[in-house]
Amino acid sequence: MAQVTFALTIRKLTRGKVTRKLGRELNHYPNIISRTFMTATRQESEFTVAAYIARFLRQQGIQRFWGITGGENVDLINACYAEQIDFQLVHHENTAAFLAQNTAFLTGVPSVFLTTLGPGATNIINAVADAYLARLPLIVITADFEDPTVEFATHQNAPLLELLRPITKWNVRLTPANTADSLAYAWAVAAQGRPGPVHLALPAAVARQTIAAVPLQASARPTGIMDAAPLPHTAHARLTTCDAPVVVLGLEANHRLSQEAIVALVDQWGAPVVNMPMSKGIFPEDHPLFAGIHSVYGYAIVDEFLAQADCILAVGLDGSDFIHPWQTEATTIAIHPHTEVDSAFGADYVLVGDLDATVRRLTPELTHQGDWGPRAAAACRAKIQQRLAPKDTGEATASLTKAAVAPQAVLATLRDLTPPETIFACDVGSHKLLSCQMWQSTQPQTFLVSNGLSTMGFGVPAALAAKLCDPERPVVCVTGDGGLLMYAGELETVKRLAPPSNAPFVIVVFVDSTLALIRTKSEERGYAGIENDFGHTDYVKLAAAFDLPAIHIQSEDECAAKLQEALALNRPVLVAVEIDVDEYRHMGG
Ligand SMILES: Cc1ncc(C[n+]2csc(CCOP(=O)(O)OP(=O)(O)O)c2C)c(N)n1
Ligand SMILES: [Mg+2]
Repeated sequence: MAQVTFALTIRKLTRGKVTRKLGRELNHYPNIISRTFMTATRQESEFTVAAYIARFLRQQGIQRFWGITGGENVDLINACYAEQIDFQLVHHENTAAFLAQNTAFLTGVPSVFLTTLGPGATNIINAVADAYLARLPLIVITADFEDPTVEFATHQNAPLLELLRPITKWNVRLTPANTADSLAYAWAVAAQGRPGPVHLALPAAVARQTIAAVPLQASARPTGIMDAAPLPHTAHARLTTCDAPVVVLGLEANHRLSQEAIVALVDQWGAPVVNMPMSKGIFPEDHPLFAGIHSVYGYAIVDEFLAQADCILAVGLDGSDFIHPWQTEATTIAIHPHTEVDSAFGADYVLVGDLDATVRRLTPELTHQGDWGPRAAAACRAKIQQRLAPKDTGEATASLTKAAVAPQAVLATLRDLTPPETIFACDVGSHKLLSCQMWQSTQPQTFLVSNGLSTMGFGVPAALAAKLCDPERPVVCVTGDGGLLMYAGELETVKRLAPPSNAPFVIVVFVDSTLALIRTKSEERGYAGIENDFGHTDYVKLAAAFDLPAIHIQSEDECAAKLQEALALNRPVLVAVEIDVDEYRHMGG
């Protein structure tokens, strides 16, 4: 078997916009290109395309992937079994993608999910768009029709490449001839530069054809080999002469910035810190210089706080970190790990380089800015705490019965009862905007949230992904009732796939029988009559249908004991807490 060197050139791969962008990045990262593309070798041999892909996935360290079967993807699933890669069935394709996406978030390397063609593939738009905005490396494998059938087929034929192109970094329909190069390239594109999803469309007929090669030993792990960015002297002057510096951390800091490096910089500079929802925990939220979370409940207070700054150091901040556009008069110096910077986020200086190395290089150059930092951070935290404190007006809203438990009390009790390494996953709604601000995260990658797209249905699979990654970590999921009911069938997935563990796995549903976030917004606009409320559901019976234990909490008095009981089970349990929806009012401003 002849060994042939696998040396792709960028010119060979020039395919439109995404490749142009990648080309720019690769020019910028000559070391990465040589590591990723040049180390691969291949030998001539006969594999089916499906077997080739399975072997390739195995070589990238993939141990499991998720999806829903279809007549057109069973060859690949079977080939993966032969490579000891576990296929895990879910009930909605978005769930498969959320599982993969959160695995990528927790591990920092690409993760895989699979669908059939047609409706299986059109079902995944939400989760793929979410991964795109969360900048997470995801390998999306759909089935498809092959050329030229794709031009004429009508049954279950949807234009998958076109549908997924705007929400993926790159996509391609596989053939025996392009599979080897496409896989290696897809892996690199997903992980390098600004990470994101890539889409491989695998026609069933192609999966069964043969390919004359053995899979490559390419690896696209983010290498972090960029140097520290140089600092223009004008930016240096600003950093050292300002009076009110602030550090803002964004989602790109995940896996690229160590907690130790950013804490050292912040201590040296005396600058207060704002975390974004997806960077929670990178800077510990029990530090005296922690000010608050941007773009969630209490946002007006955090905006006011940022308005006092005269210099902002934005580390790994991304446009999709914000709900509202960035508005600041302060000189903003961004440290960014790649050249793709959104217009949503304007900076006076953008230093492109390795985040950790740049932060470490800057640290000794900064001088301490007196007591501004601890004072300003404490004042901001105090205002947020006051804004979010339970109001307990005792009044029932027009259509809802006065419920017993303030959502803040549930979160505070849960936090008290769980250790710092607990992974917290939330869904989307009022409970998310509160959880992001209230849940104290002190360790990186311990808070799972959909922020860029903010899609419902994210929370439960995120929690399951955390359990699958590390069964012995405590995991807590907080979801709205609207979000839980949207994907209620996934409770069966949780029951079936949750690994045995000696640590808690608690799913808490905030029962308010309404889409609380939209209800509050509708009321604020004077549209109280809009239908946001739905029927009260018996979650204990729902859990029983899936053979899951369940606990019902109706009053604050029983909250601590019952949550403790749920945590002590060390297996998946559904806790339904009757929430006082009125508490969410006035949290925003
Ligand atoms: C898939 C999806 N559909 C619609 C929305 C719009 N939306 C945002 S929050 C929300 C309400 C969520 O209700 P629930 O899950 O009960 O959480 P709560 O706000 O009550 O805490 C809706 C409908 C969305 N973000 N995602
Ligand atoms: Mg609700």
